[in-house]
Amino acid sequence: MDTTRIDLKKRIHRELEEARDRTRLLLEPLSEEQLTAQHDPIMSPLIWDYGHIGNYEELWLLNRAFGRSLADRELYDVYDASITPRSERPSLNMLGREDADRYLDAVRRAVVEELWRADLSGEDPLLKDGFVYRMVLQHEAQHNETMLQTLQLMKGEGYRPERMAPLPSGDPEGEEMVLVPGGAFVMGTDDRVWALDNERPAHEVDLPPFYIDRVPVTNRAYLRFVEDGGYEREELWAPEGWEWIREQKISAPKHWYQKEPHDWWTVCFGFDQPLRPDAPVLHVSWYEADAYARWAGKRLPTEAEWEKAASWDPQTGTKRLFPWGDEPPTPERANLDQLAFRPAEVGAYPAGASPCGALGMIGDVWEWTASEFSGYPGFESFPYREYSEVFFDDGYRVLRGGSFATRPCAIRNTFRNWDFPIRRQLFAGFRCARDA
Ligand code: AVJ
Ligand code: FE
Repeated sequence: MDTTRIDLKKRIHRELEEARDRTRLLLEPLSEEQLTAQHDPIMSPLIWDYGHIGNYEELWLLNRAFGRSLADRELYDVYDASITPRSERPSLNMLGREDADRYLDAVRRAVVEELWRADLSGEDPLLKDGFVYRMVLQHEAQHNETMLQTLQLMKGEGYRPERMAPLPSGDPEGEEMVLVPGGAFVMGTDDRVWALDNERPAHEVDLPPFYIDRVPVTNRAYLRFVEDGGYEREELWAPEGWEWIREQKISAPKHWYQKEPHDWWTVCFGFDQPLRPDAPVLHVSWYEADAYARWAGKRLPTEAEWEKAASWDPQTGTKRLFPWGDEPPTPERANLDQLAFRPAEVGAYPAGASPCGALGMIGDVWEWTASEFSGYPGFESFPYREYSEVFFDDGYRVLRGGSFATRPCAIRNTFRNWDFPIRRQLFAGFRCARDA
């Protein structure tokens, strides 16, 4: 076996162990009750996410890759996301905390055994260059973010993390727009190591010139929209959005409330905090982002515009993996990796600027785009339709860029997330665009 493959296997082993350490760190402070309760009908009980992480690892890194199984059919069904919708998961016969600990450990032992024997240099596209290991790694990271969404919805005494990371302060100057010159760029990727199926294939897209906000829309800016009667003006809203905010009596982002008129507070993982004017707005739906953009005389960027602004270097005619280049994220470049537990103020990461000068495109808050989630021309689902394809052309909107709650291995310029336009549990904000 050639030595680079041994290094790759050691690296994969380290990455898998580190992912598990994080999952357990997040769950550590929680009581039995907090683990098993359903905190919101659109979320699973946290203990389901935990068992599902282990079962997904078994499914892909033992069963599909090597034909091995530890669990029985019944357990596979309990943790199959496509069998039971989130709202019904509390009734499932899930493993309790200690049984789940043991199950995840047993799966991991067998996975590592197989890893040392695996052929990562052959033609099997699942194993080639470690693709399926990175898919499973990103799956655990994605569920970590889902778990944080659940923790943000948890009622009661609030979530006290085991560890927290500090944030740099922002530079609220520079809320103007930056120009992205017209012309063709390469959207998506042909990468088969880290990229997931919906990011492929790479294809050329020609765009007219446009302007995009240098930084995400701040709480200060969004508050002007709220206090200008933005939620009472039908003409600003998409018709279904207007109907929905009337029905649900929505008049501000989720987790916002007023102590006195004009004295706005937010609830952050169960703790009350004054609204931070220079931080990006968080917990808005696509409909709210769309209405704000109309109020501001702008619009949401399309997915292609977002990706071009984040990745395309017109000087060299090349595409960057991250806004700042191809080097991995660091705490100087972006607010990722969960432990800050909140977005930084805008402008806090000058070292993370994209070629056009946009800031904060990776990290802090997911950014809604105008686009519906669909397959790129020539899309082929791999390795399973239920990751992306079953969600195409069904009214989901695309979000880009990841949030403070996203782990670095699960974000890059080409990464695509999606949700319904009414959803507000995501760590999502937005920035606006307009035609040049
Ligand atoms: C890509 C975040 C929309 O959570 O529904 C997790 C990721 N897929 N398990 C989701 C996912 C299977 C997915 N998102
Ligand atoms: Fe999953």
